Amino acid sequence: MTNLYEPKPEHKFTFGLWTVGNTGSDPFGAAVRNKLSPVELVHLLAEIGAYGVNFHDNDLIPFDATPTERDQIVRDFKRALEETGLVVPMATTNLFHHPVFKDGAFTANDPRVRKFALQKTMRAIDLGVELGAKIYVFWGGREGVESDATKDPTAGLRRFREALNFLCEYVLDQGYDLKLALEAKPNEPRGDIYLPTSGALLGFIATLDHPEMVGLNPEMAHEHMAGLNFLHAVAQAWEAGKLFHIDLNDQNSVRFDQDWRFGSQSLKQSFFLVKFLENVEYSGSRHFDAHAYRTEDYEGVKDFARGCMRTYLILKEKAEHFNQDEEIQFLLAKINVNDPAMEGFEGKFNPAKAKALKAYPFDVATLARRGMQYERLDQLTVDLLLGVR
Ligand code: GLT
Ligand code: MN
Ligand code: MN
Repeated sequence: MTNLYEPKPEHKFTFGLWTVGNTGSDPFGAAVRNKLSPVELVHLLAEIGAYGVNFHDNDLIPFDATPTERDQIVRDFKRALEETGLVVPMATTNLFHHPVFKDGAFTANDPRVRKFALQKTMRAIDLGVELGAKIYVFWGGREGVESDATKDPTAGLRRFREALNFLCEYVLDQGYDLKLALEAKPNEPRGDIYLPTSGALLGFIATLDHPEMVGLNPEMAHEHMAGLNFLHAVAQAWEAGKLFHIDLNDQNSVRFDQDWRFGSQSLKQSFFLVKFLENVEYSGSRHFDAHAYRTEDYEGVKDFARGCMRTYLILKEKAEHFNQDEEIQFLLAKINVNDPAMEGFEGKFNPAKAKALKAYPFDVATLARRGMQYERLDQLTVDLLLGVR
């Protein structure tokens, strides 16, 4: 491996404790790797060159830990962070694993479950902030239904809104420097999850009391599960000033949530995504929400994590090539050619402009015949990605 693809802190590569700590259990089989402690995982991440580590409350503190146990775990974890220089940019709440959340957390039909979810989240926010988190993720894995006989979908939305409004006020009241990032997923573990795509979440955020505090954490595999174009979701979030965080991984088409190594499957989509993030100078974490194949031991887990970062950096280099490639840039300039006659019609409406545009004699036949050379441009991109350019 050349040095060029060596991860550095400025790349802001982060992993969750649950990602490199994934033991490989799935609905059909038991764990294949022994469980490592949070401290061991921090050292593993430091060894492979990650910048940061993120966690759910219960990745760090077991659900039934006593306050004394909690304090000891936090002390040990802080020491591991100091020893390694790793930071905690993001934290989140586990609102999906415990049986109490079988019908959802903030959207559960039982008000006691909804309030317990709020209590758990406030405590988890305190923990995240104590360890340095500036972004707090909400992935509502259980916020949904198997049957619409069971829940009024507008009640689901109202309850989720009420919870987020409450938590924004909590953050403000505590004086925390923390932003909230919502993560969409269309299904799994629920039959249908509310607000299933990043686009749906963007519409929802506008209805909150503090929309300025709430943005998105789009995940590549989740958008692909819905058969959507992840780059377009990310671009819309970015354009709206809402790309607070990002979950990078990969997926074999519209299957279950595979959470594979970044770039392992959809190289071309991953390339356009990295090119976008680098071109717009996205400055947040590049978080890999993925895990190693079930076939791997911990050496394989390190191969997995190194691979995520290496592929990102290779694609970043390819993006620079794309931006500098004369033939590609020439084609792009030609495609986007402007006609001075159109300039007067650009921008906002005014009655005179509308009148002139209605009367303008377009040469529709010539426009329709124009070849766009997209085949050539795409093949140049493929050549570049395959390393023959
Ligand atoms: C869970 C899920 C992820 C979320 C994590 C944050 S937990 O692993 O599959 O997509 O980002 O809650
Ligand atoms: Mn996922
Ligand atoms: Mn995720």
